[in-house]
Amino acid sequence: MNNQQKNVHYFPGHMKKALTSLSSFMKLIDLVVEVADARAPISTRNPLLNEIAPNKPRLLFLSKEDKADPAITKMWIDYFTKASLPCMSGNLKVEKLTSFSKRLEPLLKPKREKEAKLGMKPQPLRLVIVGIPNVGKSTLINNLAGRSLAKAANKPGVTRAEQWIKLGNDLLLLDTPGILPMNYPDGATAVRLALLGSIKEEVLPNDELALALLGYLKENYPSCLSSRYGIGDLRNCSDNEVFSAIATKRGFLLPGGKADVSKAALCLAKDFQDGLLGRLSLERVPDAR
Ligand SMILES: Nc1nc2c(ncn2[C@@H]2O[C@H](COP(=O)(O)OP(=O)(O)O)[C@@H](O)[C@H]2O)c(=O)[nH]1
Ligand SMILES: [Mg+2]
Repeated sequence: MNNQQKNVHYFPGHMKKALTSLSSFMKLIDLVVEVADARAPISTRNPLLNEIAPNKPRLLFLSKEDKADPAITKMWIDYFTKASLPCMSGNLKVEKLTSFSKRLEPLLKPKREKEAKLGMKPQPLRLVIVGIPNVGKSTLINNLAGRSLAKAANKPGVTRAEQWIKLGNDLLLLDTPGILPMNYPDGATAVRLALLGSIKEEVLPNDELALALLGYLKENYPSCLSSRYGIGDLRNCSDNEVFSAIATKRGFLLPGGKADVSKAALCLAKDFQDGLLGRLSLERVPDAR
């Protein structure tokens, strides 16, 4: 089955479901916090959100900055900010994200001005967190709330009114994230999503994934395998040489003593997923030209 067939099979039902469930509560929302992975901020977004929440103020949150190339993340933030999409990045695993409410201050201003004009009392800004699977929505909710609650909120079959989490005096956060379906219009995007854990592995053969990753690393991070595998400049090695070197280093040998290159390929993809190859981004800012 090729990717195109997969998409045709995969999308319509999920699209429709996402559209109806998200659209229904958008009227309650003042600002949408869209979460994407800092390592591939285009591939981990879904343009469908523009249809679900047209004209809603938005903040793009790039998660997992601790795993991404810091220089590239900075370029992405500039890129989106220049395109009039407020953007910030964060590492949700370490400590409470104190920069978040500060970043929202300017976004609160239009609401305050409108209320003043109408002679209304200031109301808190109502936020929802949305994004494709595995980008860190639940972790962000728990981080901001300062406690673990997204798990309970995700329980299926429990009907209840939506719960708002008070974040200071100015912000109310919906405790349930909005889940967007993944969007993978092409093979390269599917590879990135699989490497970032949004697409389940069985969708793509592992050796294909490892080869695509290696090709990208050769071009963009040629020395990233030197500390873990002692492989100097990737550009001087064939794919097979790289996998053989990994197999030898890790002791992946076939009966008879030959290097088990398939096992090495699997190991490379896994090491990337576990962040063991360093801080690497999978997507670069498009050329300004
Ligand atoms: N290293 C790192 N891992 C993160 C970060 N945010 C989330 N994660 C991890 O990413 C995985 C998916 O997060 P989760 O919040 O469940 O994603 P959701 O499916 O969008 O709700 C979990 O294993 C989290 O621990 C981050 O900033 N840094
Ligand atoms: Mg979740």
